[in-house]
Amino acid sequence: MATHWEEFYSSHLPPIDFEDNRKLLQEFCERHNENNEKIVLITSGGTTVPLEHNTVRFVDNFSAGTRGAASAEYFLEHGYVTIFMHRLKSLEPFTRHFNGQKFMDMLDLNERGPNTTITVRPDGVDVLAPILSRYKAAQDNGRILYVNFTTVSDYFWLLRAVCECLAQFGARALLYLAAAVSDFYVPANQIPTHKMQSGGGPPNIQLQLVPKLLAPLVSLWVPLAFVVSFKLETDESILISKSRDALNKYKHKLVVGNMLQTRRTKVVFVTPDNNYELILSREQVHNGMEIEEIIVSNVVANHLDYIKIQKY
Ligand code: PAZ
Repeated sequence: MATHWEEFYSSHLPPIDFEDNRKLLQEFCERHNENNEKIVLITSGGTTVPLEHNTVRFVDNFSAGTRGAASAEYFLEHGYVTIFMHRLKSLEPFTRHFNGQKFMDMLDLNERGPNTTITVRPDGVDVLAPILSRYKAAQDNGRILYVNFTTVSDYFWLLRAVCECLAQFGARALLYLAAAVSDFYVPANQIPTHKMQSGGGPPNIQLQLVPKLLAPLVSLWVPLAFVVSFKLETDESILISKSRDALNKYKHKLVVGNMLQTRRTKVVFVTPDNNYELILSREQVHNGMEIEEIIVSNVVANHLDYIKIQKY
Protein backbone atom coordinates (compact mmCIF):
# COMPACT_ATOMS: atom_id res chain seq x y z
CA MET A 1 0.00 0.00 0.00
CA ALA A 2 1.35 3.46 -0.92
CA THR A 3 2.13 5.73 2.02
CA HIS A 4 0.57 9.15 2.46
CA TRP A 5 3.69 10.91 1.11
CA GLU A 6 4.01 8.57 -1.89
CA GLU A 7 0.39 9.25 -2.74
CA PHE A 8 1.10 12.97 -2.59
CA TYR A 9 3.86 12.67 -5.20
CA SER A 10 1.77 10.48 -7.46
CA SER A 11 -1.14 12.93 -7.43
CA HIS A 12 0.83 16.23 -7.79
CA LEU A 13 2.93 17.08 -10.83
CA PRO A 14 6.47 18.41 -10.41
CA PRO A 15 6.99 22.15 -11.02
CA ILE A 16 7.81 23.20 -14.61
CA ASP A 17 11.48 24.00 -13.87
CA PHE A 18 11.99 20.80 -11.88
CA GLU A 19 14.36 18.98 -14.28
CA ASP A 20 16.53 22.10 -14.73
CA ASN A 21 16.83 22.47 -10.97
CA ARG A 22 17.59 18.80 -10.56
CA LYS A 23 20.52 19.07 -12.98
CA LEU A 24 21.87 22.17 -11.22
CA LEU A 25 21.63 20.39 -7.87
CA GLN A 26 23.37 17.26 -9.14
CA GLU A 27 26.23 19.23 -10.66
CA PHE A 28 26.63 21.39 -7.54
CA CYS A 29 26.61 18.43 -5.15
CA GLU A 30 28.96 16.24 -7.20
CA ARG A 31 31.50 19.06 -7.51
CA HIS A 32 31.52 19.80 -3.80
CA ASN A 33 31.38 16.19 -2.65
CA GLU A 34 34.57 15.48 -4.62
CA ASN A 35 36.26 18.14 -2.49
CA ASN A 36 34.99 16.57 0.73
CA GLU A 37 33.11 19.72 1.73
CA LYS A 38 30.50 20.09 4.44
CA ILE A 39 27.17 21.12 2.95
CA VAL A 40 24.02 22.69 4.38
CA LEU A 41 20.54 22.75 2.91
CA ILE A 42 18.58 25.72 4.23
CA THR A 43 14.85 25.88 3.55
CA SER A 44 13.40 29.33 3.98
CA GLY A 45 10.14 31.27 3.65
CA GLY A 46 6.56 30.06 3.51
CA THR A 47 4.78 27.74 1.09
CA THR A 48 1.48 28.66 -0.57
CA VAL A 49 -1.59 26.50 -1.00
CA PRO A 50 -3.31 27.32 -4.31
CA LEU A 51 -7.10 27.40 -4.39
CA GLU A 52 -7.29 27.29 -8.21
CA HIS A 53 -5.04 25.66 -10.85
CA ASN A 54 -4.80 28.98 -12.70
CA THR A 55 -3.99 30.53 -9.37
CA VAL A 56 -5.52 33.85 -8.47
CA ARG A 57 -6.14 33.02 -4.80
CA PHE A 58 -4.00 31.02 -2.42
CA VAL A 59 -3.48 30.45 1.30
CA ASP A 60 -0.19 31.88 2.54
CA ASN A 61 1.67 32.40 5.81
CA PHE A 62 3.65 35.10 7.61
CA SER A 63 7.23 33.97 6.97
CA ALA A 64 9.43 36.49 5.15
CA GLY A 65 12.47 34.21 5.12
CA THR A 66 14.53 36.33 7.51
CA ARG A 67 15.78 33.36 9.53
CA GLY A 68 16.84 31.36 6.49
CA ALA A 69 18.49 34.24 4.62
CA ALA A 70 20.48 35.41 7.66
CA SER A 71 21.49 31.84 8.55
CA ALA A 72 22.83 31.22 5.03
CA GLU A 73 25.36 34.04 5.48
CA TYR A 74 26.56 32.58 8.79
CA PHE A 75 26.84 29.02 7.41
CA LEU A 76 28.98 30.34 4.55
CA GLU A 77 31.22 32.05 7.11
CA HIS A 78 31.58 28.70 8.89
CA GLY A 79 32.85 27.20 5.62
CA TYR A 80 29.73 25.29 4.55
CA VAL A 81 28.72 25.11 0.91
CA THR A 82 25.09 26.11 0.88
CA ILE A 83 21.91 25.19 -0.94
CA PHE A 84 19.45 27.96 -0.30
CA MET A 85 15.97 26.63 -1.05
CA HIS A 86 13.61 29.52 -0.64
CA ARG A 87 10.17 30.85 -1.43
CA LEU A 88 10.32 32.89 -4.61
CA LYS A 89 10.56 36.62 -3.73
CA SER A 90 11.27 35.99 -0.05
CA LEU A 91 14.44 37.37 1.54
CA GLU A 92 17.78 36.16 0.21
CA PRO A 93 21.23 36.24 1.79
CA PHE A 94 23.21 39.48 1.19
CA THR A 95 20.47 41.35 -0.71
CA ARG A 96 18.28 41.16 2.41
CA HIS A 97 20.33 44.05 3.85
CA PHE A 98 19.13 46.43 1.16
CA ASN A 99 15.40 45.93 1.15
CA GLY A 100 12.98 48.71 0.31
CA GLN A 101 14.49 52.12 -0.36
CA LYS A 102 17.76 51.49 1.49
CA PHE A 103 19.72 50.64 -1.63
CA MET A 104 18.51 53.65 -3.64
CA ASP A 105 19.34 55.93 -0.73
CA MET A 106 22.99 54.82 -0.86
CA LEU A 107 23.42 56.01 -4.43
CA ASP A 108 24.12 59.38 -6.02
CA LEU A 109 23.00 60.15 -9.55
CA ASN A 110 25.15 62.49 -11.63
CA GLU A 111 23.04 63.28 -14.68
CA ARG A 112 25.24 64.30 -17.62
CA GLY A 113 23.31 63.03 -20.64
CA PRO A 114 25.11 60.06 -22.22
CA ASN A 115 27.88 60.44 -19.59
CA THR A 116 25.52 59.96 -16.64
CA THR A 117 27.17 58.13 -13.75
CA ILE A 118 25.94 56.55 -10.54
CA THR A 119 28.17 56.48 -7.48
CA VAL A 120 27.83 54.95 -4.03
CA ARG A 121 27.79 57.55 -1.25
CA PRO A 122 30.77 57.33 1.15
CA ASP A 123 28.57 56.21 4.08
CA GLY A 124 26.98 53.63 1.73
CA VAL A 125 30.42 52.23 0.86
CA ASP A 126 31.00 51.38 4.55
CA VAL A 127 27.77 49.38 4.59
CA LEU A 128 27.94 47.85 1.12
CA ALA A 129 31.64 46.90 0.88
CA PRO A 130 31.81 44.16 3.54
CA ILE A 131 28.54 42.60 2.39
CA LEU A 132 29.52 42.79 -1.29
CA SER A 133 32.87 41.22 -0.48
CA ARG A 134 31.20 38.20 1.23
CA TYR A 135 28.63 37.97 -1.56
CA LYS A 136 31.34 37.91 -4.25
CA ALA A 137 33.38 35.31 -2.37
CA ALA A 138 30.36 32.98 -2.16
CA GLN A 139 29.25 33.63 -5.72
CA ASP A 140 32.62 33.62 -7.50
CA ASN A 141 33.71 30.40 -5.80
CA GLY A 142 30.37 28.73 -6.58
CA ARG A 143 29.68 28.07 -2.87
CA ILE A 144 25.97 28.85 -2.88
CA LEU A 145 23.14 27.53 -5.04
CA TYR A 146 19.72 29.18 -5.00
CA VAL A 147 16.61 27.17 -5.83
CA ASN A 148 13.09 28.37 -5.23
CA PHE A 149 9.56 27.14 -4.62
CA THR A 150 6.15 28.75 -4.31
CA THR A 151 3.53 26.11 -3.53
CA VAL A 152 3.68 23.35 -0.94
CA SER A 153 3.78 20.85 -3.80
CA ASP A 154 6.81 22.60 -5.41
CA TYR A 155 8.46 22.44 -1.98
CA PHE A 156 7.85 18.70 -1.69
CA TRP A 157 9.30 17.93 -5.12
CA LEU A 158 12.34 20.11 -4.60
CA LEU A 159 13.06 18.84 -1.09
CA ARG A 160 13.14 15.22 -2.22
CA ALA A 161 15.38 16.09 -5.20
CA VAL A 162 17.81 17.96 -2.94
CA CYS A 163 17.92 15.01 -0.53
CA GLU A 164 18.72 12.62 -3.40
CA CYS A 165 21.79 14.75 -4.13
CA LEU A 166 22.77 15.24 -0.49
CA ALA A 167 22.82 11.54 0.39
CA GLN A 168 26.35 11.14 -1.06
CA PHE A 169 27.72 13.54 1.61
CA GLY A 170 26.72 11.17 4.44
CA ALA A 171 27.30 12.82 7.83
CA ARG A 172 28.82 15.92 6.18
CA ALA A 173 25.31 16.99 5.13
CA LEU A 174 23.33 19.26 7.42
CA LEU A 175 19.66 20.00 6.81
CA TYR A 176 18.36 23.19 8.41
CA LEU A 177 14.63 23.16 7.78
CA ALA A 178 13.51 26.69 8.67
CA ALA A 179 10.78 27.11 6.03
CA ALA A 180 7.22 27.57 7.25
CA VAL A 181 5.59 24.69 5.40
CA SER A 182 1.84 24.55 5.36
CA ASP A 183 0.30 21.76 7.45
CA PHE A 184 -2.89 21.91 5.36
CA TYR A 185 -3.60 21.92 1.64
CA VAL A 186 -6.31 21.30 -0.91
CA PRO A 187 -5.47 18.27 -3.11
CA ALA A 188 -4.93 19.07 -6.79
CA ASN A 189 -7.95 17.00 -7.86
CA GLN A 190 -10.22 19.07 -5.61
CA ILE A 191 -9.45 22.56 -6.86
CA PRO A 192 -11.09 24.25 -9.87
CA THR A 193 -9.11 24.97 -13.03
CA HIS A 194 -10.24 28.57 -13.32
CA LYS A 195 -10.76 31.49 -10.97
CA MET A 196 -13.60 30.82 -8.53
CA GLN A 197 -16.69 32.88 -9.29
CA SER A 198 -18.63 34.61 -6.55
CA GLY A 199 -21.85 33.94 -8.50
CA GLY A 200 -21.62 30.32 -7.37
CA GLY A 201 -22.13 31.38 -3.73
CA PRO A 202 -19.58 31.04 -0.90
CA PRO A 203 -16.99 28.38 -1.75
CA ASN A 204 -16.78 25.29 0.39
CA ILE A 205 -13.03 24.75 0.80
CA GLN A 206 -11.98 21.57 2.55
CA LEU A 207 -8.35 21.59 3.72
CA GLN A 208 -6.56 18.28 4.28
CA LEU A 209 -3.41 17.40 6.22
CA VAL A 210 -0.16 17.40 4.27
CA PRO A 211 2.01 14.31 4.73
CA LYS A 212 4.92 14.78 7.15
CA LEU A 213 8.01 14.57 4.97
CA LEU A 214 10.39 14.41 7.91
CA ALA A 215 9.53 10.73 8.26
CA PRO A 216 10.90 9.51 4.87
CA LEU A 217 13.54 12.24 4.86
CA VAL A 218 15.20 11.04 8.07
CA SER A 219 14.68 7.30 7.68
CA LEU A 220 15.07 6.84 3.90
CA TRP A 221 16.44 9.79 1.96
CA VAL A 222 19.38 11.10 4.03
CA PRO A 223 19.73 8.64 6.94
CA LEU A 224 23.29 9.74 7.81
CA ALA A 225 22.72 13.49 7.61
CA PHE A 226 22.42 15.84 10.59
CA VAL A 227 18.81 17.00 10.39
CA VAL A 228 17.56 20.10 12.24
CA SER A 229 13.90 21.06 12.10
CA PHE A 230 12.22 24.19 13.42
CA LYS A 231 9.00 24.34 15.39
CA LEU A 232 6.96 27.52 15.59
CA GLU A 233 4.24 28.01 18.20
CA THR A 234 2.18 30.91 19.53
CA ASP A 235 1.31 29.25 22.86
CA GLU A 236 4.47 29.02 24.96
CA SER A 237 3.08 26.27 27.20
CA ILE A 238 3.26 23.71 24.37
CA LEU A 239 6.49 24.75 22.63
CA ILE A 240 8.88 22.33 24.32
CA SER A 241 6.49 19.37 24.45
CA LYS A 242 5.63 19.73 20.74
CA SER A 243 9.31 20.07 19.84
CA ARG A 244 10.20 16.97 21.86
CA ASP A 245 7.28 15.03 20.33
CA ALA A 246 8.69 15.81 16.88
CA LEU A 247 12.18 14.68 17.91
CA ASN A 248 10.86 11.43 19.38
CA LYS A 249 8.68 10.75 16.39
CA TYR A 250 11.12 11.45 13.56
CA LYS A 251 14.35 10.61 15.43
CA HIS A 252 16.39 13.41 13.93
CA LYS A 253 19.09 15.33 15.77
CA LEU A 254 17.67 18.66 16.89
CA VAL A 255 14.50 20.73 17.00
CA VAL A 256 14.83 24.50 17.32
CA GLY A 257 11.67 25.80 18.98
CA ASN A 258 10.60 29.41 18.65
CA MET A 259 7.63 31.60 19.46
CA LEU A 260 6.08 33.82 16.80
CA GLN A 261 6.30 36.84 19.10
CA THR A 262 9.89 36.44 20.34
CA ARG A 263 11.60 34.54 17.52
CA ARG A 264 14.12 37.31 16.79
CA THR A 265 15.64 37.18 20.28
CA LYS A 266 14.98 33.74 21.76
CA VAL A 267 14.94 30.09 20.68
CA VAL A 268 15.10 26.78 22.51
CA PHE A 269 17.29 23.88 21.37
CA VAL A 270 15.61 20.54 22.03
CA THR A 271 18.09 17.66 21.65
CA PRO A 272 17.74 13.96 22.50
CA ASP A 273 19.57 14.69 25.81
CA ASN A 274 18.32 18.08 26.99
CA ASN A 275 16.76 21.50 26.25
CA TYR A 276 18.56 24.82 26.39
CA GLU A 277 17.68 28.37 25.45
CA LEU A 278 19.66 30.78 23.32
CA ILE A 279 18.74 34.38 24.09
CA LEU A 280 20.05 37.65 22.68
CA SER A 281 20.70 40.23 25.39
CA ARG A 282 19.39 43.79 25.02
CA GLU A 283 22.95 44.93 24.48
CA GLN A 284 23.51 42.41 21.70
CA VAL A 285 20.28 43.52 20.03
CA HIS A 286 21.38 47.14 20.41
CA ASN A 287 24.71 46.32 18.76
CA GLY A 288 22.90 44.85 15.76
CA MET A 289 23.68 41.22 16.53
CA GLU A 290 21.31 38.66 14.98
CA ILE A 291 20.11 35.55 16.79
CA GLU A 292 20.91 33.49 13.68
CA GLU A 293 24.62 34.04 14.39
CA ILE A 294 24.35 32.12 17.67
CA ILE A 295 21.85 29.59 16.36
CA VAL A 296 24.19 28.73 13.49
CA SER A 297 27.35 28.50 15.60
CA ASN A 298 25.57 26.17 18.04
CA VAL A 299 24.17 24.02 15.23
CA VAL A 300 27.61 23.85 13.60
CA ALA A 301 29.23 22.78 16.91
CA ASN A 302 26.65 19.99 17.26
CA HIS A 303 27.16 18.93 13.66
CA LEU A 304 30.96 18.77 14.01
CA ASP A 305 30.61 16.58 17.13
CA TYR A 306 28.28 14.33 15.18
CA ILE A 307 30.73 14.01 12.26
CA LYS A 308 33.48 12.99 14.71
CA ILE A 309 31.31 10.29 16.27
CA GLN A 310 30.39 8.92 12.84
CA LYS A 311 34.07 8.49 11.97
CA TYR A 312 34.81 6.20 14.90
O1 PAZ B 1 10.92 33.62 8.11
P1 PAZ B 1 10.95 34.23 9.47
O2 PAZ B 1 12.33 34.60 9.90
O3 PAZ B 1 9.99 35.36 9.60
O4 PAZ B 1 10.42 33.11 10.49
C1 PAZ B 1 11.19 31.97 10.77
C2 PAZ B 1 10.30 30.81 11.18
C3 PAZ B 1 9.49 31.21 12.40
C4 PAZ B 1 9.37 30.44 10.04
C5 PAZ B 1 11.21 29.60 11.54
O5 PAZ B 1 12.03 29.92 12.60
C6 PAZ B 1 10.38 28.37 11.91
O6 PAZ B 1 10.00 28.17 13.03
N1 PAZ B 1 10.08 27.52 10.92
C7 PAZ B 1 9.26 26.33 11.10
C8 PAZ B 1 7.81 26.70 11.21
C9 PAZ B 1 6.93 25.48 11.56
O7 PAZ B 1 6.59 24.78 10.60
O8 PAZ B 1 6.63 25.22 12.73
